Amino acid sequence: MTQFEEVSKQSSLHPKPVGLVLQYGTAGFRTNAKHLDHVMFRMGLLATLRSKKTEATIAVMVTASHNPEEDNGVKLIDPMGEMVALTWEGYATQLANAEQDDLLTALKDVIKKEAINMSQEATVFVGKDTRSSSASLAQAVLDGVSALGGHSKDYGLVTTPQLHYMVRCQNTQGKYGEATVEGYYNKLCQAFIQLTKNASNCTDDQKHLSVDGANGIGALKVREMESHLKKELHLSLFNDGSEGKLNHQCGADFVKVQQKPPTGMKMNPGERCCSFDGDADRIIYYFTDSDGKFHLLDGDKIATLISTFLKELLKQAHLDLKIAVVQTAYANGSSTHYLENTMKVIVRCTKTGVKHLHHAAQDYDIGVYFESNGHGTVLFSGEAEEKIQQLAENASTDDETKRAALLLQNTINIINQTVGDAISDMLLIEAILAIKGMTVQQWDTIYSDLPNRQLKVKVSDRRMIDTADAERRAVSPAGLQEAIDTLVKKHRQARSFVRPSGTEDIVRVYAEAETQESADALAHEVSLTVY
Ligand code: NG1
Ligand code: ZN
Repeated sequence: MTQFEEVSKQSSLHPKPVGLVLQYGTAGFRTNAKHLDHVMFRMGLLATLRSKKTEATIAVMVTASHNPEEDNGVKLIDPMGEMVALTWEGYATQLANAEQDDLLTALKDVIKKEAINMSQEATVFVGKDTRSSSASLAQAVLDGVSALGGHSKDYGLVTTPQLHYMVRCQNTQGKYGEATVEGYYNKLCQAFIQLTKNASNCTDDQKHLSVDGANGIGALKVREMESHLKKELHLSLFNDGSEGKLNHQCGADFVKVQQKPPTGMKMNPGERCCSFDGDADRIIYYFTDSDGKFHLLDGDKIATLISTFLKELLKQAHLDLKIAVVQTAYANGSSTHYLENTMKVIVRCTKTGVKHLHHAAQDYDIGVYFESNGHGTVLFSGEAEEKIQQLAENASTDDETKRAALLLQNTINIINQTVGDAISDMLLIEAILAIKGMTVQQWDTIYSDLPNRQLKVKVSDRRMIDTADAERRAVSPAGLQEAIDTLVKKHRQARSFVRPSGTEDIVRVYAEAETQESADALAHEVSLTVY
């Protein structure tokens, strides 16, 4: 049987519902799990082609991140662990939407356009989250890979960033680390122990953190990792999946959007807490104070903490490296103001979705990127890594410079540079707080967030809205932006924008203003303009 006959035969076991149209969105395909079997099979095919084209290992992750348990999704991971290239997102959409009889034509079209050598070997890594639908959907991906004669490795239950990490390790012949979950824990935890070993300002009390695992994969993985931390960090795990439902009233997205603690978590005043999302690529910190007031430390505050730490180390190491922070339109205005005017770092704003932030961060020696929702990481250029390494290894470096260089080196090792990673970010934040002897309250007071509100609006066709200027302005439908501008003028220190979500069938409205009442009112008023 020829390759294509095999694809045809296998694909009939993963039939596409006639007329169903899906789009490769902000983070891959995402919808109710019952519509995804054919998409998974076809992404197995596409990943195999991508592997042949790049002559490298590619990965496919089955997850719908922060979406409800009933949903699922899939995304492709490129050779260095980054999101798949944009043109291939287009192929993904074409392949997913081809009716059953047109699948081979769509497949051959990609092969032709990309001039793929079909005799080239292909390897695809596959991972999945804890959703009840994930096992059979991951099997559909594996079926797709084997139908095109590709090799696959099934990593089973892993966080999204763990799978990104595996791909990078594999394609750099182990230079980035060992392509196993155990290798991942070893690298990150060793770096954590190295970073904190001389943190004399850190008391035992401060070595404690409460973690909300969103009843998802992150909870499982924190448990697996714990012994590698050698008691240098004590983690109390809540929402570990034993009782609650995935992302339901818990997790990073819930805490960020609702601006309140997750259910199922025991919180004592002043205690440091964090929440992961459903596939553990986002992290949010928070605490309640002695008056019971809730304080949220989101991705913007995390970016500020990390970039301050890095900037101080660069100064101590006398290293002249260009550092920038990349944000999106959702970044709180106070954070942007603080970064630009007090810290005096370069700030860039990109469209929503880590692929955009990641790309922009690559323009600098050190690029710190975070979405406000806690999705982010730090990228170091090859040259920056080399300079740091030379300094750390040079025998004639003075003590203070050497200390800073070693801290920078271990910071590089603790970070998952492929994509935002809740576990890696958590370890880095905990290390920074320990080294600086900083409490979560002190971290919180670096700047005060402008009150803000996010709303979701259900519309008949969200694609009616088109945006420009990193999504800060609506260019269609006509008159929408003018209406928003008029509303914004009625409030002090106000800003608002709308954009269609790339992961849910809704339009998102964001507003910030001088007071919470004002931000709430503005968000509500703007939401009425998009109906
Ligand atoms: P959409 O649904 O396109 O807004 C959401 C998040 C993104 C990103 C993706 C992927 C917000 C406002 N949007 O995208 O930042 O994380 O999900 O998970 O939080
Ligand atoms: Zn996620």
